[in-house]
Amino acid sequence: KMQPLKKVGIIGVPFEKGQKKYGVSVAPAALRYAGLLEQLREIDGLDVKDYGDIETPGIEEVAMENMAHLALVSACNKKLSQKVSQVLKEDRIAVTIGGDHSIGVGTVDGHYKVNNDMILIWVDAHADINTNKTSESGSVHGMPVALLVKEFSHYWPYLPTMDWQQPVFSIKSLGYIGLRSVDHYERLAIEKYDIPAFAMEDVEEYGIKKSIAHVLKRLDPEGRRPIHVSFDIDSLDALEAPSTGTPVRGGLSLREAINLMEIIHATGRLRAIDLVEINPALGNETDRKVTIEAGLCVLKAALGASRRGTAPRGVVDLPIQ
Ligand code: 6HN
Ligand code: MN
Ligand code: MN
Repeated sequence: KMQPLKKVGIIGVPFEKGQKKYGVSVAPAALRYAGLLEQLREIDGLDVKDYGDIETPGIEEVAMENMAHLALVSACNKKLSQKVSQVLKEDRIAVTIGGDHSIGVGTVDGHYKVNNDMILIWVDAHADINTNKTSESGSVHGMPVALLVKEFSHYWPYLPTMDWQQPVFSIKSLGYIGLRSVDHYERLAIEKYDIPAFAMEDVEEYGIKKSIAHVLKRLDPEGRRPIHVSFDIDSLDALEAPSTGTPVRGGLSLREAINLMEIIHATGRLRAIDLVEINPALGNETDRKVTIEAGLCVLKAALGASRRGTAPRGVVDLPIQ
Protein backbone atom coordinates (compact mmCIF):
# COMPACT_ATOMS: atom_id res chain seq x y z
CA LYS A 1 0.00 0.00 0.00
CA MET A 2 1.24 3.46 -0.91
CA GLN A 3 1.46 6.39 1.50
CA PRO A 4 -0.83 9.24 0.40
CA LEU A 5 0.98 12.31 -0.98
CA LYS A 6 0.87 15.09 1.61
CA LYS A 7 1.23 17.97 -0.83
CA VAL A 8 -1.53 19.50 -2.93
CA GLY A 9 -1.80 22.29 -5.49
CA ILE A 10 -5.06 24.19 -5.93
CA ILE A 11 -6.08 25.45 -9.37
CA GLY A 12 -9.22 27.56 -9.79
CA VAL A 13 -10.99 27.57 -13.15
CA PRO A 14 -13.67 30.28 -13.35
CA PHE A 15 -15.05 28.96 -16.63
CA GLU A 16 -18.68 28.44 -17.60
CA LYS A 17 -18.84 28.39 -21.40
CA GLY A 18 -19.24 24.62 -21.47
CA GLN A 19 -22.89 25.11 -20.50
CA LYS A 20 -25.57 27.75 -20.73
CA LYS A 21 -26.30 29.03 -17.22
CA TYR A 22 -24.64 32.01 -15.57
CA GLY A 23 -22.80 31.44 -12.30
CA VAL A 24 -20.69 28.27 -12.34
CA SER A 25 -17.62 30.45 -13.01
CA VAL A 26 -18.10 32.07 -9.58
CA ALA A 27 -17.48 28.78 -7.75
CA PRO A 28 -13.68 29.06 -7.29
CA ALA A 29 -14.09 32.45 -5.58
CA ALA A 30 -17.04 31.18 -3.53
CA LEU A 31 -15.11 28.10 -2.37
CA ARG A 32 -12.05 30.17 -1.50
CA TYR A 33 -14.25 32.66 0.36
CA ALA A 34 -15.89 29.80 2.28
CA GLY A 35 -12.44 28.77 3.55
CA LEU A 36 -11.18 26.15 1.11
CA LEU A 37 -7.48 26.76 1.73
CA GLU A 38 -7.82 27.21 5.50
CA GLN A 39 -9.88 24.03 5.83
CA LEU A 40 -7.49 21.97 3.74
CA ARG A 41 -4.56 23.32 5.78
CA GLU A 42 -6.25 21.94 8.88
CA ILE A 43 -5.84 18.43 7.55
CA ASP A 44 -3.04 16.74 9.46
CA GLY A 45 0.31 17.33 7.75
CA LEU A 46 -1.15 18.63 4.46
CA ASP A 47 0.95 21.18 2.56
CA VAL A 48 -1.38 23.33 0.44
CA LYS A 49 -0.14 25.60 -2.35
CA ASP A 50 -2.49 27.86 -4.29
CA TYR A 51 -1.67 28.13 -7.99
CA GLY A 52 -4.36 30.77 -8.54
CA ASP A 53 -6.96 30.84 -11.29
CA ILE A 54 -6.82 29.97 -14.97
CA GLU A 55 -8.04 32.99 -16.90
CA THR A 56 -9.44 32.43 -20.37
CA PRO A 57 -8.62 35.18 -22.85
CA GLY A 58 -11.49 36.62 -24.87
CA ILE A 59 -10.92 35.11 -28.31
CA GLU A 60 -12.77 34.70 -31.55
CA GLU A 61 -15.29 31.88 -31.70
CA VAL A 62 -15.15 29.14 -34.29
CA ALA A 63 -18.38 27.72 -35.65
CA MET A 64 -18.79 24.02 -34.94
CA GLU A 65 -22.01 22.12 -35.44
CA ASN A 66 -23.86 21.46 -32.16
CA MET A 67 -20.85 22.42 -30.06
CA ALA A 68 -21.08 25.82 -28.39
CA HIS A 69 -17.99 27.97 -27.65
CA LEU A 70 -15.46 25.41 -28.86
CA ALA A 71 -12.64 27.96 -29.20
CA LEU A 72 -13.10 29.27 -25.66
CA VAL A 73 -13.41 25.77 -24.20
CA SER A 74 -10.25 24.83 -26.05
CA ALA A 75 -8.28 27.92 -24.95
CA CYS A 76 -9.21 27.42 -21.30
CA ASN A 77 -8.41 23.71 -21.33
CA LYS A 78 -5.08 24.19 -23.05
CA LYS A 79 -3.89 26.47 -20.24
CA LEU A 80 -5.43 24.22 -17.61
CA SER A 81 -3.75 21.11 -18.98
CA GLN A 82 -0.34 22.76 -18.73
CA LYS A 83 -1.05 23.89 -15.17
CA VAL A 84 -2.18 20.44 -14.04
CA SER A 85 0.99 18.93 -15.54
CA GLN A 86 3.09 21.52 -13.71
CA VAL A 87 1.42 20.83 -10.34
CA LEU A 88 1.93 17.08 -10.76
CA LYS A 89 5.57 17.53 -11.76
CA GLU A 90 6.04 19.54 -8.56
CA ASP A 91 4.94 16.37 -6.72
CA ARG A 92 1.59 17.69 -5.62
CA ILE A 93 -1.91 16.30 -5.98
CA ALA A 94 -3.67 18.51 -8.54
CA VAL A 95 -6.91 19.84 -7.04
CA THR A 96 -8.90 21.67 -9.71
CA ILE A 97 -11.91 23.77 -8.75
CA GLY A 98 -14.30 24.46 -11.65
CA GLY A 99 -16.02 25.72 -13.47
CA ASP A 100 -18.27 23.51 -15.53
CA HIS A 101 -17.33 19.94 -16.45
CA SER A 102 -15.87 20.83 -19.85
CA ILE A 103 -12.69 21.55 -17.87
CA GLY A 104 -12.30 17.80 -17.37
CA VAL A 105 -10.69 17.80 -20.81
CA GLY A 106 -7.81 19.92 -19.53
CA THR A 107 -7.38 18.22 -16.17
CA VAL A 108 -7.30 14.70 -17.57
CA ASP A 109 -5.13 15.72 -20.54
CA GLY A 110 -2.64 17.41 -18.21
CA HIS A 111 -2.63 14.43 -15.88
CA TYR A 112 -2.24 11.89 -18.68
CA LYS A 113 0.75 13.79 -20.07
CA VAL A 114 2.55 13.21 -16.74
CA ASN A 115 1.15 9.78 -15.75
CA ASN A 116 0.07 7.87 -18.85
CA ASP A 117 -0.92 4.90 -16.70
CA MET A 118 -3.57 6.90 -14.81
CA ILE A 119 -7.12 5.67 -14.33
CA LEU A 120 -10.15 7.97 -14.32
CA ILE A 121 -13.12 7.74 -11.95
CA TRP A 122 -15.96 9.95 -13.21
CA VAL A 123 -18.36 10.62 -10.32
CA ASP A 124 -21.45 12.17 -11.87
CA ALA A 125 -25.22 11.88 -12.38
CA HIS A 126 -24.37 12.14 -16.10
CA ALA A 127 -21.97 10.20 -18.29
CA ASP A 128 -20.60 13.28 -20.16
CA ILE A 129 -19.74 11.07 -23.13
CA ASN A 130 -21.77 12.76 -25.88
CA THR A 131 -20.29 13.79 -29.19
CA ASN A 132 -21.59 16.74 -31.15
CA LYS A 133 -23.61 14.19 -33.13
CA THR A 134 -25.32 12.63 -30.10
CA SER A 135 -25.70 15.64 -27.77
CA GLU A 136 -29.17 17.10 -27.35
CA SER A 137 -27.86 20.29 -25.73
CA GLY A 138 -24.80 21.20 -27.80
CA SER A 139 -23.08 22.00 -24.47
CA VAL A 140 -19.50 20.78 -24.17
CA HIS A 141 -19.84 19.94 -20.46
CA GLY A 142 -21.77 16.87 -21.67
CA MET A 143 -18.86 15.86 -23.98
CA PRO A 144 -15.52 15.88 -22.09
CA VAL A 145 -15.17 12.11 -21.77
CA ALA A 146 -15.89 11.64 -25.47
CA LEU A 147 -13.22 14.23 -26.31
CA LEU A 148 -10.62 12.49 -24.16
CA VAL A 149 -10.83 8.84 -25.13
CA LYS A 150 -8.91 7.56 -28.12
CA GLU A 151 -11.58 4.97 -28.94
CA PHE A 152 -13.90 7.87 -29.84
CA SER A 153 -11.61 9.73 -32.22
CA HIS A 154 -13.46 8.48 -35.32
CA TYR A 155 -16.79 9.75 -33.99
CA TRP A 156 -15.56 13.35 -34.17
CA PRO A 157 -15.06 15.71 -37.08
CA TYR A 158 -11.86 17.73 -37.24
CA LEU A 159 -12.11 20.19 -34.34
CA PRO A 160 -10.48 23.55 -35.10
CA THR A 161 -8.37 24.98 -32.22
CA MET A 162 -8.11 21.56 -30.52
CA ASP A 163 -4.83 20.43 -32.11
CA TRP A 164 -3.02 20.68 -28.76
CA GLN A 165 -5.18 17.86 -27.42
CA GLN A 166 -5.02 14.43 -28.99
CA PRO A 167 -7.44 11.82 -27.63
CA VAL A 168 -4.95 9.36 -26.22
CA PHE A 169 -6.55 8.21 -22.98
CA SER A 170 -8.06 4.71 -23.23
CA ILE A 171 -11.71 4.12 -22.46
CA LYS A 172 -10.53 0.92 -20.76
CA SER A 173 -9.11 3.08 -17.97
CA LEU A 174 -12.44 4.81 -17.22
CA GLY A 175 -15.11 4.01 -14.62
CA TYR A 176 -18.30 5.74 -13.50
CA ILE A 177 -20.03 6.15 -10.15
CA GLY A 178 -23.39 7.79 -9.49
CA LEU A 179 -25.05 7.73 -12.93
CA ARG A 180 -28.78 8.32 -13.17
CA SER A 181 -29.30 10.58 -16.18
CA VAL A 182 -27.72 8.89 -19.16
CA ASP A 183 -28.65 9.78 -22.75
CA HIS A 184 -29.46 6.97 -25.21
CA TYR A 185 -26.21 7.04 -27.18
CA GLU A 186 -24.26 7.41 -23.95
CA ARG A 187 -25.83 4.16 -22.73
CA LEU A 188 -24.95 2.52 -26.03
CA ALA A 189 -21.33 3.65 -25.56
CA ILE A 190 -21.20 2.28 -22.01
CA GLU A 191 -22.42 -1.09 -23.23
CA LYS A 192 -20.39 -1.24 -26.44
CA TYR A 193 -17.14 -0.42 -24.65
CA ASP A 194 -18.09 -2.32 -21.48
CA ILE A 195 -17.25 0.60 -19.20
CA PRO A 196 -17.53 -0.27 -15.49
CA ALA A 197 -20.45 2.02 -14.72
CA PHE A 198 -21.97 1.95 -11.26
CA ALA A 199 -25.24 3.77 -11.71
CA MET A 200 -27.44 4.56 -8.70
CA GLU A 201 -29.17 1.17 -9.07
CA ASP A 202 -25.81 -0.49 -8.64
CA VAL A 203 -24.86 1.70 -5.69
CA GLU A 204 -28.19 0.58 -4.26
CA GLU A 205 -27.33 -3.07 -4.82
CA TYR A 206 -23.67 -3.14 -3.77
CA GLY A 207 -23.33 -0.09 -1.55
CA ILE A 208 -20.71 2.58 -2.18
CA LYS A 209 -17.79 0.55 -0.77
CA LYS A 210 -18.25 -2.44 -3.04
CA SER A 211 -19.12 -0.22 -5.99
CA ILE A 212 -15.79 1.62 -5.87
CA ALA A 213 -13.97 -1.62 -5.02
CA HIS A 214 -15.38 -3.19 -8.20
CA VAL A 215 -14.40 -0.23 -10.35
CA LEU A 216 -10.86 -0.14 -8.95
CA LYS A 217 -10.47 -3.91 -9.34
CA ARG A 218 -11.61 -3.78 -12.98
CA LEU A 219 -9.41 -0.84 -13.98
CA ASP A 220 -6.37 -1.74 -11.92
CA PRO A 221 -6.39 -5.26 -10.48
CA GLU A 222 -2.87 -4.87 -9.10
CA GLY A 223 -3.65 -1.57 -7.37
CA ARG A 224 -0.68 0.31 -8.78
CA ARG A 225 -2.00 3.01 -11.08
CA PRO A 226 -2.39 6.74 -10.30
CA ILE A 227 -6.02 7.80 -9.80
CA HIS A 228 -7.81 10.83 -11.21
CA VAL A 229 -11.25 11.60 -9.77
CA SER A 230 -13.48 13.98 -11.68
CA PHE A 231 -16.22 14.84 -9.19
CA ASP A 232 -19.33 16.54 -10.52
CA ILE A 233 -21.29 17.98 -7.57
CA ASP A 234 -24.51 16.81 -9.25
CA SER A 235 -23.50 13.23 -8.44
CA LEU A 236 -24.86 14.16 -5.02
CA ASP A 237 -28.58 14.12 -4.52
CA ALA A 238 -30.19 17.40 -5.51
CA LEU A 239 -31.20 17.84 -1.85
CA GLU A 240 -27.55 17.63 -0.78
CA ALA A 241 -26.25 19.91 -3.53
CA PRO A 242 -29.05 22.03 -4.97
CA SER A 243 -26.91 24.82 -6.46
CA THR A 244 -25.91 23.15 -9.69
CA GLY A 245 -26.98 23.57 -13.30
CA THR A 246 -28.32 20.09 -14.08
CA PRO A 247 -29.52 18.66 -10.74
CA VAL A 248 -31.01 15.16 -10.65
CA ARG A 249 -32.93 13.74 -7.71
CA GLY A 250 -32.10 10.36 -6.23
CA GLY A 251 -28.34 10.72 -6.07
CA LEU A 252 -25.51 9.96 -3.68
CA SER A 253 -25.87 11.10 -0.10
CA LEU A 254 -23.06 13.28 1.16
CA ARG A 255 -22.16 10.43 3.50
CA GLU A 256 -21.74 8.06 0.58
CA ALA A 257 -19.62 10.60 -1.29
CA ILE A 258 -17.42 11.24 1.75
CA ASN A 259 -16.95 7.51 2.22
CA LEU A 260 -16.13 7.11 -1.48
CA MET A 261 -13.44 9.77 -1.15
CA GLU A 262 -12.06 8.27 2.06
CA ILE A 263 -11.68 4.94 0.27
CA ILE A 264 -9.90 6.58 -2.66
CA HIS A 265 -7.66 8.52 -0.27
CA ALA A 266 -6.77 5.30 1.54
CA THR A 267 -5.39 3.78 -1.69
CA GLY A 268 -2.58 6.35 -1.48
CA ARG A 269 -2.83 6.72 -5.26
CA LEU A 270 -5.00 9.81 -5.72
CA ARG A 271 -3.05 12.22 -7.93
CA ALA A 272 -5.72 14.57 -9.25
CA ILE A 273 -9.23 15.56 -8.30
CA ASP A 274 -11.64 17.94 -10.00
CA LEU A 275 -14.62 19.51 -8.24
CA VAL A 276 -17.00 20.92 -10.83
CA GLU A 277 -20.49 22.26 -11.55
CA ILE A 278 -21.11 24.12 -8.28
CA ASN A 279 -23.19 27.14 -9.31
CA PRO A 280 -23.52 29.64 -6.45
CA ALA A 281 -25.90 31.78 -8.53
CA LEU A 282 -28.61 29.10 -8.46
CA GLY A 283 -31.04 28.70 -5.57
CA ASN A 284 -31.30 30.63 -2.33
CA GLU A 285 -28.76 31.42 0.38
CA THR A 286 -29.24 28.05 2.11
CA ASP A 287 -28.93 26.13 -1.18
CA ARG A 288 -25.67 27.91 -1.92
CA LYS A 289 -24.29 27.28 1.57
CA VAL A 290 -25.26 23.61 1.62
CA THR A 291 -23.78 23.00 -1.83
CA ILE A 292 -20.47 24.71 -1.09
CA GLU A 293 -20.17 22.89 2.24
CA ALA A 294 -20.83 19.58 0.50
CA GLY A 295 -18.06 20.34 -2.02
CA LEU A 296 -15.64 21.17 0.78
CA CYS A 297 -16.51 17.94 2.62
CA VAL A 298 -15.84 15.89 -0.50
CA LEU A 299 -12.44 17.51 -1.09
CA LYS A 300 -11.41 17.20 2.54
CA ALA A 301 -12.28 13.51 2.61
CA ALA A 302 -10.32 12.93 -0.60
CA LEU A 303 -7.29 14.64 0.89
CA GLY A 304 -7.18 12.79 4.16
CA ALA A 305 -9.51 14.45 6.65
CA SER A 306 -10.75 11.89 9.15
CA ARG A 307 -14.24 11.90 10.60
CA ARG A 308 -12.77 10.16 13.63
CA GLY A 309 -10.57 13.18 14.33
CA THR A 310 -6.79 13.24 14.66
CA ALA A 311 -4.81 13.48 17.87
CA PRO A 312 -2.11 16.18 17.97
CA ARG A 313 1.19 15.02 16.48
CA GLY A 314 3.98 13.90 18.75
CA VAL A 315 1.87 14.32 21.89
CA VAL A 316 1.03 11.45 24.21
CA ASP A 317 -0.93 13.08 27.02
CA LEU A 318 -3.40 15.85 27.72
CA PRO A 319 -1.94 19.11 29.02
CA ILE A 320 -1.53 19.07 32.83
CA GLN A 321 -2.16 21.97 35.20
N1 6HN B 1 -22.63 17.80 -16.58
N2 6HN B 1 -26.32 14.68 -21.00
C1 6HN B 1 -26.69 16.06 -20.94
C2 6HN B 1 -26.05 16.83 -22.08
O1 6HN B 1 -26.38 18.00 -22.26
O2 6HN B 1 -25.22 16.28 -22.79
C3 6HN B 1 -26.33 16.68 -19.60
C4 6HN B 1 -24.87 16.90 -19.39
C5 6HN B 1 -24.55 17.39 -18.01
C6 6HN B 1 -23.08 17.68 -17.92
O3 6HN B 1 -23.44 17.80 -15.64
O4 6HN B 1 -21.37 17.91 -16.36
MN1 MN C 1 -20.44 16.23 -15.37
MN1 MN D 1 -23.43 16.03 -14.11
